[in-house]
Amino acid sequence: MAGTDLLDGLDTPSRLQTFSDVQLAQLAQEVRHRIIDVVAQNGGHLAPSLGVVELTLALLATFDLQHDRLVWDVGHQAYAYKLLTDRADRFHTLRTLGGLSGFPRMAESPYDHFGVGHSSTSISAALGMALARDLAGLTHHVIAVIGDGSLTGGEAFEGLNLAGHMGRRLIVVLNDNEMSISPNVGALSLFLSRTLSRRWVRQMRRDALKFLRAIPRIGQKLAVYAMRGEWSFKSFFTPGMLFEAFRFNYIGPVDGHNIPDLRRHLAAAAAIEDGPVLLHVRTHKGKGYAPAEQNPTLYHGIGLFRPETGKPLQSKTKWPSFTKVFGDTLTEIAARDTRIIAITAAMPEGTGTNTFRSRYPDRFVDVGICEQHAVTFAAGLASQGYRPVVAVYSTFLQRAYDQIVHDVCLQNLPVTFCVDRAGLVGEDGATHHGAFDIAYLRHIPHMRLLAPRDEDMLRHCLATALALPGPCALRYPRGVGFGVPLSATLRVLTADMGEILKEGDDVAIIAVGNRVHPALEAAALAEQEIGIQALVFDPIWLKPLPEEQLAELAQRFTRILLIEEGVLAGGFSSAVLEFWNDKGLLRGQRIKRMGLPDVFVEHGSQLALREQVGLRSKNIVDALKDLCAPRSQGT
Ligand SMILES: Cc1ncc(C[n+]2csc(CCOP(=O)(O)OP(=O)(O)O)c2C)c(N)n1
Repeated sequence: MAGTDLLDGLDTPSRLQTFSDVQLAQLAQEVRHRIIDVVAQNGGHLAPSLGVVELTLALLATFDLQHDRLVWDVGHQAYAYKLLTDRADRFHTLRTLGGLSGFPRMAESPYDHFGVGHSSTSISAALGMALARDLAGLTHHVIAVIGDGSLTGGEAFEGLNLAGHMGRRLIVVLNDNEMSISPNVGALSLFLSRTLSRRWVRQMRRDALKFLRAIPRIGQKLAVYAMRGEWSFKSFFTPGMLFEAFRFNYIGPVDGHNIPDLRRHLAAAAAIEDGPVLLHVRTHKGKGYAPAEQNPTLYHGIGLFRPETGKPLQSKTKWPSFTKVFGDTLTEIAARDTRIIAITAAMPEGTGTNTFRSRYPDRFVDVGICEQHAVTFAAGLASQGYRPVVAVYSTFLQRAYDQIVHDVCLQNLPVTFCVDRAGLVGEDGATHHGAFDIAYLRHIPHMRLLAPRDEDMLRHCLATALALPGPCALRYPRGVGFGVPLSATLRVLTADMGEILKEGDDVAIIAVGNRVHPALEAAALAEQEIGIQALVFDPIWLKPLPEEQLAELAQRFTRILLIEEGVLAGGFSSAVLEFWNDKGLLRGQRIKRMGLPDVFVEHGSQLALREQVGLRSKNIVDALKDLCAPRSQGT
């Protein structure tokens, strides 16, 4: 176990500029150990953060980040940065309720210059900062750090394109570890790695560097000039070709774990005054921790584990996750329907489509971190008679809103959207909660929207969606199911019909998706505690609504409780109220709505967050008591 003398003694990040390379190497060890210890206890993005420890130190030793500006792409790799920028004392609170966020956030520290969580934004944001700097007549540096996975996202290319055109001073550091969460995909990824592996290119680079270094006492300017000549020449044979076509100066590839080399090349990049520069850094994901180096996909984002062995701590429940049930069911249905194509945007494991990939590799496509492209690509397939299934997290599907409207729904194409991580996701926090999908999907013509209440219903919802002639989305939450038995056979659900799961006469509870089981639990508790008889209705269909049944409920009950794990503004309960209003069914009933408030919910465990926003069964019991209490005078 390394000591933490240097880390504990670091009063301000700018002190790193005075550190020797040897001190920085020792500090790298200390930082790694602290990251491993804290992530073992709190879970988090381990392998990405371990891979950039030296890069982070070199950046802090080269730049003055009180003035210079740094944008991390995604930000899941910024743990070392957090530790080294005035947050070491709070680092143990990482990802916990009220603690440090797992991602850079402007509100958290003056060193977090831009908030992130979704990929491929860094170049655009940094370019905006560079223009702002120039307009203000300032001279500081602006740096974006982007991974090779995030570089597959279209927005990154939009940023490169404009940066090359504008020609402003900007440093883009490409952190190339050949990995996204899984191995990186696409022609660009092949291009980055294949050209590098050609032995003669490497030999030529070594010779050229040897030659340059042998020139005695040339001044810094001349050295940079000479190196740039070498870089330009080399760039014809290396990935530099690509970036030079975007009118970037290209430097690299550089060993991302060699601090002296990194410092030298960062300083060289900083000295370039005419236009943007791309510094290509090669790193190993999970560097310095054997389990993470051996399995960077597993340790990309990991739950609790034993730091000595890397062994994940088993979760106590034996129930399968919604994700797993989805992956298995899709694979099952695809056996009889060869038109099914599974599509993921760089998340085969996260979406459960890895099961499908093993069984039907020819019908599986990982498009890279490109949600927009995934959706239009699916629309193209659907237009030719295929049944594409886009499996994607709710938060990332936000990216593809126009593609859903314009390419899929407008043409009424049968694309199925399997929207995982709908609702509160927990520790990843505000950038990752699936809060908005009901609101952003329910108003699009032709779109149908299903919300399975548990893992068994998820199976039937998927079978139903795949039997429909047009677009359909199903939303389901992060985490394990409710432990209900899985039916052996799949059924196609009756269109626009929900299910009454419990009868009662005092109050109607209309609960959506993962709030149905807590509603049933609450109804049972309320009956035991105060004798309230609550009916529980699961609409299953959020769009179109089960209108006939909802109309009956509005007529039959004077007390109604609506519950969803999604934003209240424009969500399911809004839809129901609109429907009741338009049909003239609102006649002074007492109606209460439970859902996500109009704020960005922060990070913490799912349980703690549900407690915070009041979506647990005990909150439902309280709401029932409130609804059924005699009205006070004047209300
Ligand atoms: C728009 C969007 N889609 C998906 C993700 C999920 N995600 C987080 S990190 C990551 C891989 C990033 O790869 P890379 O940029 O190479 O960084 P590395 O983890 O390899 O350091 C993905 C797909 C995301 N954050 N944003």
